[in-house]
Amino acid sequence: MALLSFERRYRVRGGTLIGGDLFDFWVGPFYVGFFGVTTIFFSILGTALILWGAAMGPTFNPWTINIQPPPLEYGLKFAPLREGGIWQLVTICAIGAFTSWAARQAEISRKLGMGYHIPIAYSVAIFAYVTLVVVRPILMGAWGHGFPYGIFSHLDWVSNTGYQYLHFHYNPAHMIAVTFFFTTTLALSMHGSLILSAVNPQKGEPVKSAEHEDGFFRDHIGYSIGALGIHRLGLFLALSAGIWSAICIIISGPFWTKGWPEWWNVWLSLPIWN
Ligand code: UQ1
Repeated sequence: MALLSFERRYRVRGGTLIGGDLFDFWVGPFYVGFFGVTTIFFSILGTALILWGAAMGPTFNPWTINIQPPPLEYGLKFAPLREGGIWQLVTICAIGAFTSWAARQAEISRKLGMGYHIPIAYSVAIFAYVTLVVVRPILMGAWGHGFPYGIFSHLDWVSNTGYQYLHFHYNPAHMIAVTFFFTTTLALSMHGSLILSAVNPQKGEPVKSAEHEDGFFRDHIGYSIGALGIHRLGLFLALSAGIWSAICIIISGPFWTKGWPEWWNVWLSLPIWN
């Protein structure tokens, strides 16, 4: 079925979470909805605030524009616009835009009679961002612990935060998160290559199907997780990467202030050595 004729069949009223029929319409290929409007609102306002902040700063070089959070002295108060207040407003706009986008995904899922897997997956990415700029700064008592909005500046923040704990690679949650990120790329590359190999047979051969895909992995490693299973595995791996990233940064500061290499000395104090 052609995409547009399929869409026409499913372009039905209802499924909205808020606003009833008010924004229940499409503009070209795009569903609008209440949350489409709020996404546009927060995105435009947030981008304008970044440009305004950039105009106050020393450069319009896209690599070095830097919107900084307030100095630590402001604690959890609102700061003047030029001293981190813009960062605070941009953060509100970002969270407004991201959560609006998730809610729009949920409304479209409802219209199509689908599960909520997509907004749930996207919410884990939002959760990882919110832990960095809201939850951890609140636990540490100052918005100044959030990361700055800039390409180079946020890289510097990551590097400085890492060195503050001597060696972030010794953070056990960091180890688990990195392992999930790499395993996600392994699973997606295995899946992508398996599907492409099945639909690109040798000249003159018919396109191959699920039996061949299962057959490859059964012959190769004695096990196939299956067509549905690989997608469940992929979702689990990717969400775990985001969740362990959030745990990794939340424990650094609020729950552990020494160098991460030292954390492993817990090994020496196990009662089995007595
Ligand atoms: C797999 O077993 C499978 O089932 C047929 C797929 O579905 C199309 C896959 O994409 C992959 C990658 C596998 C192999 C994965 C494991 C964990 C054995």
